[in-house]
Amino acid sequence: MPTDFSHLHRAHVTELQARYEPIFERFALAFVVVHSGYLQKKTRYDDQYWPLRPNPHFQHWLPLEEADALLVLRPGKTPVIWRSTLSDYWDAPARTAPAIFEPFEVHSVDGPLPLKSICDPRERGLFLGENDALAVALGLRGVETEPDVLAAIDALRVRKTPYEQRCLAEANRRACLGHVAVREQFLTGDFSELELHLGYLRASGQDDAETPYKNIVALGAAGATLHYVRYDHSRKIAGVDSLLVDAGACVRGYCSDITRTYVRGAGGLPETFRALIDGVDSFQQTLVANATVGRSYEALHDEAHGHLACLLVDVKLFAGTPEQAVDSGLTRALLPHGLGHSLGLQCHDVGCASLQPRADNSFLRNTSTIAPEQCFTIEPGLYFIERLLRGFREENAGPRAAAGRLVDWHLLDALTPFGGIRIEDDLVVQASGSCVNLTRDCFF
Ligand SMILES: [Mn+2]
Repeated sequence: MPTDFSHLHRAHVTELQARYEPIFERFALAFVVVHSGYLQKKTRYDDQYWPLRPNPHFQHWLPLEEADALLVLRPGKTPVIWRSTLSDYWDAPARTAPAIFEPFEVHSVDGPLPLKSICDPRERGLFLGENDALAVALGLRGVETEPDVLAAIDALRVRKTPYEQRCLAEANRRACLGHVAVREQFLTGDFSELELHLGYLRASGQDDAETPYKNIVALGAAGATLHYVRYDHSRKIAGVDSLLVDAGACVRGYCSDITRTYVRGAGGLPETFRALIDGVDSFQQTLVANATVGRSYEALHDEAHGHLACLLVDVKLFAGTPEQAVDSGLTRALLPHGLGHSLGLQCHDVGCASLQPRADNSFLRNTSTIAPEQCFTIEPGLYFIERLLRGFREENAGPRAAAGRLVDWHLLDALTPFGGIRIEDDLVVQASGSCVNLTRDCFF
């Protein structure tokens, strides 16, 4: 598919200018200076730096991965970029396509930036970035000192423009190349977690530091560790085995975030685990279909627990009613994370979690009402985590004990070495209100 980003990018910048105008007016701001990011030391005891993580508020305007550039936004004016082109012989400059600068007035300076000419601190302006020393040098306060301004700027990132939707779709396409390659490796080879991780990077064309988050590549029981990134170098895929892969890709700063779970081998247990994978996959697609404009995302999260409860009854892990599995908290012990989150320049993007979730949904990162141009994930799961199940197994009285007596612990213990299941797709709601599944569109 051709990637005509520059036309879309120009329209995107025009749209952002229009979205910033009411903020300038509401908060009586003359300007905002957005910092591109800076290199941060790994520790104070050596001279190693982390790879640059650009400021997402800067990347919202242009995909420039360069430290210490400044973007000056003013009402009614073309946005201005200040870059220092002073290079040294230690580092190479960022690779950039010239087209990304077209919508801006660019000042390239062969030396340190002339901070005194960039803004006048007697006007009311704010600094949007992490380098506090630079804010002081510019004579500006950080936007964090005015939380209402920051919340208003965060809110501009909820509705994705056609340019952003294009980047998110491309990030899905790239990630799917990796996922398909890892699925093939898992089903046919005898690789370690590290080899699967490297296979994903190779097929999706990324270095480890370029991925939106550290890949989760978990064989067997490790799938129950929700953020497992401690790849085993020696343990190889065994005859009967399971794999959970949660991995994405970045395009112009925009992330994809995709999870798949697979099982290998024949016989009773792998067949039961396969039925669970198929069950989660099936109700995940039902949830995707039910993610409609006007629906509360938290209601969709609650719906996921109802589906999971029915699956537990279907596979005979639970002999009570689905309602009992939900009301006793059993489904929340088996699915202890939120159904998903807003997605964009951050894997857990800003702007959709301004309301607190209910206490029993404490980990839910999206509490918005589904609306056109939002992008979010749908990622139900099922995990065998002993410390969360212990109460159901060991208590003598109360709703957990009552539900625990209806759990087939023999079957649950036998399935525990398979770890867990998560199926995650990225969705974008189009301006028309119809929902597009960016992930399934390019999985093959
Ligand atoms: Mn996710």
